[in-house]
Amino acid sequence: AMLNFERKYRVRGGTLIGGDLFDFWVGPFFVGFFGITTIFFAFLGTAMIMWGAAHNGVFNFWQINIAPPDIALGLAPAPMHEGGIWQIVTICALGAFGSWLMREVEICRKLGIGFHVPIAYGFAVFAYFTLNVIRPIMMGAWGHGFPYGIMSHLDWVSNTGYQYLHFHYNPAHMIAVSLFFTTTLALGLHGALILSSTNPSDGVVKTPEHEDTFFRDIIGYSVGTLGIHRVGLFLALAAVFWSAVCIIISGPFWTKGWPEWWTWWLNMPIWN
Ligand code: UQ2
Repeated sequence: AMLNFERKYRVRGGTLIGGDLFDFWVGPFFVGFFGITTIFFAFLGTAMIMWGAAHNGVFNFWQINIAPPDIALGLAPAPMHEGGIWQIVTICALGAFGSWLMREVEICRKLGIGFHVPIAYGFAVFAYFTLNVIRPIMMGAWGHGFPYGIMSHLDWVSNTGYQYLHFHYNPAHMIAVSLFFTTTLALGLHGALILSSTNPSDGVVKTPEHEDTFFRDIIGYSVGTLGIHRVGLFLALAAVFWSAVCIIISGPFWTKGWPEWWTWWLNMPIWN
């Protein structure tokens, strides 16, 4: 099934690397040089995880755990079954994420649209990079990265939180959580408003004027049909950005419990 305009846009060009060599589609999917490298890194990384799981004798999907090297090994390359697989999987992950990002850029160039999608995706990649590359390097050991496993990465998050006594006292964590909740509020408002006007009970589709009028009636302000998407994108990207901030300051810049950080407030001279 090809949309009418696709015949016009599915033409060569816009690639950043490889020229015309990989400039083709497989079914609905654009391939490109970065499509090939995405598949290469994703396949190799997944195979390494399966090899590591088999070596550990774990064949239950939920219990797979590919752990980073011991903290004592610092930033050195680790023996294969003592964190080496984790290091290779991390390289594969970054190779796959980076390739996927560049494939998005090539598709944007072909379509002549803005780069909003790859930039937004870049924030997610940046968050992963912060957790498993920047922070471990700043703390001097790959052992500070999170393990690859369904349950084990959740345990890591829990343990890392308790290491700082009560992570909800981390001010950047507070901002990030608030932004995540506000993102769901904005998307909830938006989705509800769109459905209410495009699928109303009387079956007669309403105009954007009705959408503006609803919010002007109820809160005296409408951010607009383009505006709500700008607000939503900003909130989502800010949530991811402050998540990266909240973990990068935990360890490299603050090693005590987060509740203690608030002594700056209790120690303010105005209380005397
Ligand atoms: C709006 C509008 C939309 C919307 C929504 C609003 C017609 C279809 C949801 C209302 C949103 C506002 C007032 C901003 C909310 C901000 C935060 C931080 C939650 O006005 O224009 O277009 O979908």
